Amino acid sequence: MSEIIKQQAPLILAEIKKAKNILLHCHPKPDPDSVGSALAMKFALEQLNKKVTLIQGDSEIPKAFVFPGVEAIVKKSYGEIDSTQFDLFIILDSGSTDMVSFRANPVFPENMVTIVIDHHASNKGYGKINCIDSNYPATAQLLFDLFKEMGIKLNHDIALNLFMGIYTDTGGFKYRSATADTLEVAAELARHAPDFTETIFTMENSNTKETLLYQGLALSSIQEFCGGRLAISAISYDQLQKNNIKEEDYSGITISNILKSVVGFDVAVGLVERGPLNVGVGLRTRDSEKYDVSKLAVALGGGGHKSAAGAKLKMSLSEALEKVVKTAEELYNF
Ligand SMILES: [Mn+2]
Repeated sequence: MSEIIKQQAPLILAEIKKAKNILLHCHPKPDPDSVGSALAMKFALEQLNKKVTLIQGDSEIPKAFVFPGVEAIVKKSYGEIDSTQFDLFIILDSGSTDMVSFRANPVFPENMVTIVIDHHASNKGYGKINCIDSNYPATAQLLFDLFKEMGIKLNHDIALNLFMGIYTDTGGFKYRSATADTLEVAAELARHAPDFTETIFTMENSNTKETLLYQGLALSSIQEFCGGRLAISAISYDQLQKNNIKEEDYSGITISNILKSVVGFDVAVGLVERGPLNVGVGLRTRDSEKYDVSKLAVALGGGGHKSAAGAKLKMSLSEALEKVVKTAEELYNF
């Protein structure tokens, strides 16, 4: 049990007990740690007889996330609700206020207490109460410990939501962040939710034909630079349109992650021209000590982690490709 949680749990519980109307949200482009943590928290608060509203935030929840309670998520962003109606906002898995909403700088009314619960190392703590511990591989695993401290009883729906958050944020228990503790927590959750494999199956096998087409097009466009150590795939807006590939077909696919699997592709870059002068850049590396891709991302105006980062470039696809190659060459001395 983390010291931070031991300290913060009583303070968090006190605020929850005081609150009459509690708000929860999912972060933009939500992943299962965001959605699963928010749903688990909603069930936990309802166990304490609290009135809770969970909004989807800026993005729609992917259809493949068939988690318990997902149908009750309100399809509104933070800017579309009257935040003055809520006296407590529990903000989960969101490293900065950008993750509350990208659309406008979110304003928190004075009567609304904010509690930030997160595992991102970059989180500076922008809530009244901050429960941030980057030793946890997932917000969902942090919540498992927090719920224990708060006396919340695990049930099937809480357990399955927490399980999906932990499973995904650890890459299916494959990332270095996964530990023996993670597996123990997962085992206890799985005992409450023995149907976890069905939810994983649906999440990982809900592709459209266009999803595969996108991967095919992207993977057949690979170009190598810097003696083969820098690999870049690029897909144009024109190709997306001609093949009827929509954002929801490719939003869950990270091409740079697939490129990274090739021995020798030390720095892997996926470029997608989402629209005119709007190029998404995905960055991955096999060796984050030698090639910290967060530095490349920052140089391109984005951000992220050492081994996984990204940026957005407001230029044409060919200009973006040139810029990435030039910036990487300067940065890494290939
Ligand atoms: Mn997370």
